[in-house]
Amino acid sequence: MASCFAFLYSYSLQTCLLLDSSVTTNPYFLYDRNWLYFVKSNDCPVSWIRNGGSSYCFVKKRLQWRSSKESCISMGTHLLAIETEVEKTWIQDKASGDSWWIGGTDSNSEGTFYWEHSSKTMTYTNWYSNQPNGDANENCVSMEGDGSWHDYSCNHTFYYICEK
Ligand SMILES: [Ca+2]
Ligand SMILES: [Ca+2]
Repeated sequence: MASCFAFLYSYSLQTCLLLDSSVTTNPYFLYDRNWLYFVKSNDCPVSWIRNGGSSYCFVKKRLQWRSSKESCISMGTHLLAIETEVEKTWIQDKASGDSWWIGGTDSNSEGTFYWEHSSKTMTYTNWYSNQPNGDANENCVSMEGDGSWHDYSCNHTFYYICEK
């Protein structure tokens, strides 16, 4: 059983799904006539939204920052890096009032925030007033519903946004 693999083909989507016997994360279930399949998802659970040369996946599942980062990596992507005002404005509009993890952190050097996937120090920022304020207790960056950024404990759980 452990080495069983199968594919499911969807005529309507014209796409293949790899079926995997080891279901560990985010399983969802498909019923196709006589078969119940466990499908291990390694792609955006909703749909990618394209904008300005990037694609974005808004994942409405609350995870800690590190798990969010690893989830994005498992999709071959990275936690969102917001690098321009234009990108911020577009994301803010799509974020619809919720709070989300983005890929900023200062865990390597307290007080110097950088984008995790590229290790580049942030140039554009959109901190809420008095943020960042958490010193060594808050090393991960969230985007609030109004688009502003806060440093938070990385162990807090938020929705998250992947970018590719
Ligand atoms: Ca910090
Ligand atoms: Ca803070």
